[in-house]
Amino acid sequence: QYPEYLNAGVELTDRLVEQGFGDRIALKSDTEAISYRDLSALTNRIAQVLVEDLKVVPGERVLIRSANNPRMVACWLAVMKAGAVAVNTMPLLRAVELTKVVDKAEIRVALCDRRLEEEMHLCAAASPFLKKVVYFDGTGTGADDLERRLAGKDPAFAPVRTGRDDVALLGFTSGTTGAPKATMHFHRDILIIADGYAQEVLNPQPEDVFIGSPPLAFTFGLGGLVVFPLRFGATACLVEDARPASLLASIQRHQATLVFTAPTAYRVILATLQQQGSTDAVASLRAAVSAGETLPPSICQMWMERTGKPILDGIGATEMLHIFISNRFGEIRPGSTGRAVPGYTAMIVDDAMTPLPPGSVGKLAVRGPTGCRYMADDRQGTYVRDGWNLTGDAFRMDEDGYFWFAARTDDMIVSAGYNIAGPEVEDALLTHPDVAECAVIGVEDEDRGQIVQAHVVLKDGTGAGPEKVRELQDYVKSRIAPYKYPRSIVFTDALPKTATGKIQRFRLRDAAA
Ligand code: 3SK
Repeated sequence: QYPEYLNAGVELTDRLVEQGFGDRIALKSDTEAISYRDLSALTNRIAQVLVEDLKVVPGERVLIRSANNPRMVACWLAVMKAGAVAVNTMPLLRAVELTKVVDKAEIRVALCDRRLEEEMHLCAAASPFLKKVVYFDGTGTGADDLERRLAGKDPAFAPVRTGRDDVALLGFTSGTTGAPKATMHFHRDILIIADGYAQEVLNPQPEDVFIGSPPLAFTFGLGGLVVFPLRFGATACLVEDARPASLLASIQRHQATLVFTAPTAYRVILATLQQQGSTDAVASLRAAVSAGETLPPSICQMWMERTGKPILDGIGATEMLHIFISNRFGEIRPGSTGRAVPGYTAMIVDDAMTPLPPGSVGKLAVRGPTGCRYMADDRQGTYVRDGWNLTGDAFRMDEDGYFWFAARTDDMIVSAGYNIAGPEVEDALLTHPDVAECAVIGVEDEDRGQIVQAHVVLKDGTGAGPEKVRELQDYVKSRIAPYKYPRSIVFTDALPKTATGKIQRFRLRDAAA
């Protein structure tokens, strides 16, 4: 379906100008609005900075570090136009996490929001790979400034002739051990998620305004907030403060028509609407999309009853790039994640990969036009078996092909849509001088699906109490991305262990259930 040579950066910018969308707004935020014509020129100029000034070559990985804003999107598109591979990272990442990404992808050049300079410097000092960081803040005043470099660049650029199967994006996922895994996605994959899931399920129109909270480093956000609107000549509205109450205000201010966020945020938005005594703030929406964790049936029903708008729960994975099972308009079953997206096949299997009949709980196996390709990682063979992607989720399928989530099959903690690897939190806690041992698990939580719970043995066995809880929480927030901090800390004298001394986290999980 796609030509041999294809550049997703071109398809999401220049192609829209060719198709007559040049004057329409491609990107907007509270402070700016950029037409498709201007976006095409801006991305061409950034691509020249990459190729001419920074000597970026095709296939080279370029880091992008920013909150969700139009500049970040322009950088992402420009990296693809330059034939390079974008590595989008969350602004919340601390230097230690950032350095793991930089080193794994052997990144030499980074484009970074000036406000995130501090951790970037620490990362540059720690990594043998990172050599050049160019900052953007829109003012053009600081050192190594993107704006200043853009000044002399031509709005025209001959994009690098990438193949449809050339890698365009490295999506990072923490993995259950905390050792980051890089998933490779091709130029064609980026278009497939728009022409598949978005076209078939959401049917985007040029009048649509897409908005939401997931960071663009998370492929749920990149697809829903950037790829889908730009593929269809619609508007991508980028908001930096995407806490639920702000998101709600932004929906109204920007008259958004499609919102993407996680169940936790929908719960808070519903409570806020209740307090406001009106649903005016969501009147512009035609639909809501929920992913990142299963949408509880109560929230699904409450959303539809109170707002009168559909909410589509779906499941995706960084490995699969985007959503592969989803509910559809007019066919929503609250509590179910829906049916396989056109182009994908999903089934439930046992440990031997034998398909199980409807009603049985087993491992979710998926295949389709996108799939897992880890970069240099021996976990590839665990994720993909016999051509099927095993996502790490247990589901059951009913007679009508609807999938119903049962549990995670791995140790991943999914909290408010964020994937959190317990061992990474343990590592952070273990560097605290008072912590002798710890074990981190996910426990059920009504608001967030799961929360991170740390079981901690203190070195001298004393000092446990609310102050120590706060101290350890603040400590973790200072070491790794703050959303990973343990919301619950249990002090204990000893952790359950096997005869060989291995911590038995399952026993902590069973006790918490
Ligand atoms: O977590 C999800 O369900 C998801 C959805 C879309 C893209 C990526 C992910 C991880």
